[in-house]
Amino acid sequence: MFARTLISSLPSDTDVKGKKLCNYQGCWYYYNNLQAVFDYQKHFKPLDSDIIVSSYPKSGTTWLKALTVALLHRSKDSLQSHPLTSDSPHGLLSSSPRLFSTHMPLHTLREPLKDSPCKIVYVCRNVKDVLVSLWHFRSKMEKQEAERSSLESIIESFRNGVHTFGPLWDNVLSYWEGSLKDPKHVLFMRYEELKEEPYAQVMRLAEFLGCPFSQEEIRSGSVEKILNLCSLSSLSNLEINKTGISWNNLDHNIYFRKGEVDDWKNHLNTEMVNKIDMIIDEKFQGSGLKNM
Ligand code: PAP
Repeated sequence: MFARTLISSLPSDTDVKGKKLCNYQGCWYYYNNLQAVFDYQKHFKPLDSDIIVSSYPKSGTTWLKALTVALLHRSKDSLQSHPLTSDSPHGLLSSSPRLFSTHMPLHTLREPLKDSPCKIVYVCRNVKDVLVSLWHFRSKMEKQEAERSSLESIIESFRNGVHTFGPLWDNVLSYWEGSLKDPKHVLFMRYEELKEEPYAQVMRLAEFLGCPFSQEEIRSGSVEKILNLCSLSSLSNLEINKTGISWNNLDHNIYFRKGEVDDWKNHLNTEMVNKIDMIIDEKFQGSGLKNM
């Protein structure tokens, strides 16, 4: 009841399809997500060992979840018994240590975590690649061809900031600034850096999570094994990801497409690029974040 009263008092708007979004603590949510945010803020009791993986959608969530699971379960050497073979990375979210995942911005996530030493890892990706990835994802979800008009709508929602878990720039900047202020508890990763130097980035992630690789593990190729297991081709070829269906009725394989840097160059025209870049320049200016 309290939640319903609160929701009705919040600023609201609609997405391109006319679905209602509400703004809570500066971020836009669909009704069911908002309910979950309230529940989280009211009831979540963190454990010191909790790990929270966070992202704006289509920024590398699946990859980061898989890498985190693989790092935490790296003693399970045999692929037959590895947790990644039994569920999509999205389903593997609570064991010991507890692993959670979210798209909400840091200030909203942080409320129940006061003084908790739990670790938050955020992955960020080039905005234009995020928008193109989202376009393909939505089209697949709606079982439609990826049409130009829907790409244009996605770009428009990005520009006006009214989209689920947006504005995108606020989402990214909340974690970027949080990682600068509190690097022990907030790690800011970039999809492009994971692609360019996966070995170094996975070492960095392991270090941050408090499970660095031993010399023996390094010598025996443990880092490479994790990278191979979590590569797009390996994950997307696992039976569970080829044929599985998630709790929200999505085919697991919808989360795997090309996984390339700068794929936007194949889809966006100059006018689209200029429109997006204008907002990026304005919103990220002075933040220290480059190549957004
Ligand atoms: P989500 O936020 O809905 O979970 P998310 O995993 O962040 O989605 O994004 C999906 C993107 O990550 C896809 O990018 P693309 O559309 O540009 O291809 C997907 O291909 C890519 N992706 C998924 N798994 C991996 C992986 N193991 N390595 C690299 N990229 C991956």
